Amino acid sequence: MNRFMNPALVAIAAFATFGLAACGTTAAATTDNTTDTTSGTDDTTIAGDATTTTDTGPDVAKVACGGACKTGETCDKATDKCVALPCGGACKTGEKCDAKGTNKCYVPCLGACTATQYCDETGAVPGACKDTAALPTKWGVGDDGKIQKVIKLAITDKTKACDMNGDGTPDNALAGASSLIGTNLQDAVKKGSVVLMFEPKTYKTDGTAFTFNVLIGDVDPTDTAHDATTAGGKYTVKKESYDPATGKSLVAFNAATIKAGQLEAKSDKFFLNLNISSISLALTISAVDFSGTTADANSWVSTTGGRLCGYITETDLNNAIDGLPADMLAQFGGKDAVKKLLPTLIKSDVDSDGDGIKDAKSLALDIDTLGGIVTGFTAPKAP
Ligand SMILES: [Ca+2]
Ligand SMILES: [Ca+2]
Repeated sequence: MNRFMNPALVAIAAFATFGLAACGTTAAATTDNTTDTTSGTDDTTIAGDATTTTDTGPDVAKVACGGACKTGETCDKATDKCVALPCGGACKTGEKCDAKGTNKCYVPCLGACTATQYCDETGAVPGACKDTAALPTKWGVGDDGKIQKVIKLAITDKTKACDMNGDGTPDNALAGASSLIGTNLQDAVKKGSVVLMFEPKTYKTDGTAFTFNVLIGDVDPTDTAHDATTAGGKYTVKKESYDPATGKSLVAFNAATIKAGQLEAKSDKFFLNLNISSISLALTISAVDFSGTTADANSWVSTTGGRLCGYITETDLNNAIDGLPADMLAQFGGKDAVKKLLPTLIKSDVDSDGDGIKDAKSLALDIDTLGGIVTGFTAPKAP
């Protein structure tokens, strides 16, 4: 419920490359090194190494659990050891794993919540149905309904990305897949299957901080005059944009500033939800930084040259894969196989928690916006 946008970014990249990977091969024992700083023979004993206790190869970067775990196991970052997969592997669609309790799959709130309730899972499994908080009925500055609709969504050229790991060079782990994914992203925007909106609550161009929410939605079915990449289109907001417990938008840029037309904004997270082909992957981007050139001085009319930088942690990426229906990845060997293969396809280049192990994949997106109008909430789908 708290992860609403999903791009098949990574999945698509993985699948495209999957066809080229040989089946049935076993990864070589990974050499790793936690203490040596020089190259050469490394005979340091490695705690928690999944495959070997003594390295004999040259120094390489520290790798979680000493490399990929065996089938049916996953890397426990806390102990740096391979452990059995929670709940014995993937749960069925609509189920979750009670990893900390029974180690069994369960249905949140036993599926008993009504349309005006949500399942609060902060307490004991399987959670409790609670009334959804009041959601907004008006949007935009002074309730004028005006939002900024994302009309361009593409993977940023690596040379123009942000430096996400502090080594002085730009990082975009997903840039290598841009020729494949970038077109899909923009197609989804153009067709209206991905509707992303920035909703300012105030708008300041003198450097004063202001807030804008990030909303997901749909093209208003009554608006046939615009396509989803032109100004003045009408859109509806998905209720999934909001935290049902608080009624506040799940993603917001809280201290955005505009100086001489240049927008700078940060958010701790950003959700990206795309449906490409038959795959729907809900990704969480962390440590998000958004910048761009805005017009005009009185109201937010457009954003050009917009760039959103952040990273996707391996944990969030695995969670996104776990959120797919059980049979979705069957043709690629199942979810566990995909999770094992992904690190070899898209290398982690950011250490998100400072423990010396790179555990996240940098990402930069080109995002431009034009004005649009919110007309209300997206109507529930007919059963
Ligand atoms: Ca860098
Ligand atoms: Ca780390």
